[in-house]
Amino acid sequence: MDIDIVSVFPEYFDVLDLSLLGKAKDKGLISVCAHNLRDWTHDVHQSVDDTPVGGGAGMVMKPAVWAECLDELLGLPADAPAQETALPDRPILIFPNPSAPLFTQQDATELSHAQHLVFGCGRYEGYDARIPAYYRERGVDVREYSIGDYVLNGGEVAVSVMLEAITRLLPGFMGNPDSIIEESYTGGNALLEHNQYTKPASWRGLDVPAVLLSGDHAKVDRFRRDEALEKTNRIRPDLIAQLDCHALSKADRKT
Ligand code: 6GU
Repeated sequence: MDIDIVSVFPEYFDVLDLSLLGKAKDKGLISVCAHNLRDWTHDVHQSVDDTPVGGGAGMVMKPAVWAECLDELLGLPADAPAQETALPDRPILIFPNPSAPLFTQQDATELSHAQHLVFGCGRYEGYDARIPAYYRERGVDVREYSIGDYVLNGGEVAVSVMLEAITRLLPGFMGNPDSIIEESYTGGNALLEHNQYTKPASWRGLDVPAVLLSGDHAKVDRFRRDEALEKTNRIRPDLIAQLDCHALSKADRKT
């Protein structure tokens, strides 16, 4: 998977080399390149933003600079006509945006199958809405995502979050792929995960639930499923409401 990231703070992504993502780079699973948007400016001040049309506080990122950069990274000719351009590797263009739909595990799974991802990090009050519109009109798969209901100063942290969620799903990335199947938000199950315990069975007066020591796998499975259901119902009732009608068995419904 080839990953391009555009930002006015590309150094922010130097830390990717330190994390598990660095391992994926070393294994040749991904190739990441962080670019400085200012490299595509032509003025001495290397300005990337301007005041909002219609008034208001803050600055908005200008479309022309972004387009020069994105045309190059996407392999799109400058001023391409508004029709689908046959792009060789079907890149997906992703803009973090606090006013967009939430990024979910399902999005991470879908994006983990892409060959080429291009992330555009906005700063200031955001970016000109014609940037995503322009590339959509030319057949690019453009996505805008928020990572949660809170405000960050820019898209860099959000892109780091999305990248970690996506790249850990790449085949060969995780040491033990089973741990991906069991975790929360996966497999159309979308329940929070049951609690985990390790040895010792008794620690500072707190005991591991006895059923986990019973060796009865059916009972253990039932206990964990009930715990996941109870926990989800208490902490994230919205996830229970979203489950499809086949997700809950008769035994589940008793819980
Ligand atoms: Cl994607 N960007 C910014 N700036 N703030 C956010 C966000 C994204 N998601 C949640 N808050």
